[in-house]
Amino acid sequence: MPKLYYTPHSCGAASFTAAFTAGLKWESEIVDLAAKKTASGADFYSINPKGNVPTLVLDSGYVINENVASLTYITNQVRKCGVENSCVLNIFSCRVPKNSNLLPIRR
Ligand SMILES: N[C@@H](CCC(=O)N[C@@H](CS)C(=O)NCC(=O)O)C(=O)O
Repeated sequence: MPKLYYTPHSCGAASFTAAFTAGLKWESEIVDLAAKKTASGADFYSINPKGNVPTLVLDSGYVINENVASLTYITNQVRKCGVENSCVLNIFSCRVPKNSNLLPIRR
């Protein structure tokens, strides 16, 4: 199962939110970016030598550590799940509650 390393208050949260919203079954773990430690105490540099989030570790061991790449990967997974007209933006835009302060994306 792919594992996403992220923090709730950084750009890494975008991949977490997209994967969660899309219903993907992934493991995830929060990272302390200052200490470069994962919540379970692992040396984050040993997982991602760049030490940044999002970091997505695939089952193959391949490490994706750029937002655009991880969001693209998520999009491709959603396509495989058969969600109609899927892309990450559509995932968000179609799930925004009617009374939310968030503005849906115009199409
Ligand atoms: N080029 C990367 C940059 C990602 C990035 O800067 N992540 C920040 C959080 S928003 C981070 O992990 N900073 C800690 C660090 O780089 O040491 C991307 O676009 O994904």
